[in-house]
Amino acid sequence: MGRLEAPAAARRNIRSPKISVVIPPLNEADNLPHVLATLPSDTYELILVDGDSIDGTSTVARAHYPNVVIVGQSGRGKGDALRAGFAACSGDIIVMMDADGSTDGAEIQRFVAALLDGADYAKGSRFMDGGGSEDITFLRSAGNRLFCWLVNRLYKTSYTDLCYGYNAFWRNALPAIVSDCSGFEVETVLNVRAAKAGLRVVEVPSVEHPRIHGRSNLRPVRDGLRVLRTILREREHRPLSEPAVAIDIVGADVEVVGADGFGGA
Ligand SMILES: Nc1nc2c(ncn2[C@@H]2O[C@H](COP(=O)(O)OP(=O)(O)OP(=O)(O)O)[C@@H](O)[C@H]2O)c(=O)[nH]1
Ligand SMILES: [Mg+2]
Repeated sequence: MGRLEAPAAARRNIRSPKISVVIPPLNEADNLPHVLATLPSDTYELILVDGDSIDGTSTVARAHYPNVVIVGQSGRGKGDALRAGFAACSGDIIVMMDADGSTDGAEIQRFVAALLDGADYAKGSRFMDGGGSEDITFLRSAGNRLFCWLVNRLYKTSYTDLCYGYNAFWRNALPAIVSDCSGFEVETVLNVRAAKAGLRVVEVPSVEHPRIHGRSNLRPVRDGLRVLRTILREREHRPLSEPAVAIDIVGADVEVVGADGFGGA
């Protein structure tokens, strides 16, 4: 019932989708050469949303990726940056990843494979078989687990990870999930809205590497509270369609949960 009107069949006819990669860097000039070198050679477009960096981030990006499209952001924060980046995409598939070296462009093919296999939204997970994190602290891991549990309870999902910046989706799913938030709660908004809109969400194992240079922009307590408020507030946000959740886990036991409580495809 009520799945987002997603022309999944039409999408499956796309054998070679155009892949847009969106990267939001804030003062990541030292990390970008490494990150950009990991992007697949068949990337259709790279959208970089420079958050008023003062370390030459855009110059470094142009030097290492001459075709890069650099866009600005009107506000502040990662959520604000991603919204601007998504709006600038013209490919069939949008991949979002970080600029600090944590996310490896070589994994993009896993996300694309899941989308070509029928998913609307391929969600990176560090906490399923094949995934991992060399970066997450005890506090952040505990918070992520707690918030993930809460989302699964409230939105009848089976997510194994919540606050992770590596995800991909068909561009025509964007209206259902696009967030209006500004900060690090952005992944929570995307993940919750994907479930509420009845998108077919598939988790994809991903390994998070340590940030290479520089310091994190995330403040665990401040941003944890923002994530919590987001989870609760999203209950009031009206989805584009009724929820009919289908969660598959790639590389693990398949689990499908319908919004009515019955299993189904
Ligand atoms: N454009 C833009 N990018 C941002 C902003 N805030 C964070 N980012 C980027 O968002 C990505 C994730 O931010 P990080 O600071 O690495 O946060 P994190 O991954 O939770 O923290 P670490 O694990 O310590 O790296 C990085 O690419 C940042 O540069 C912002 O305000 N604007
Ligand atoms: Mg990081």
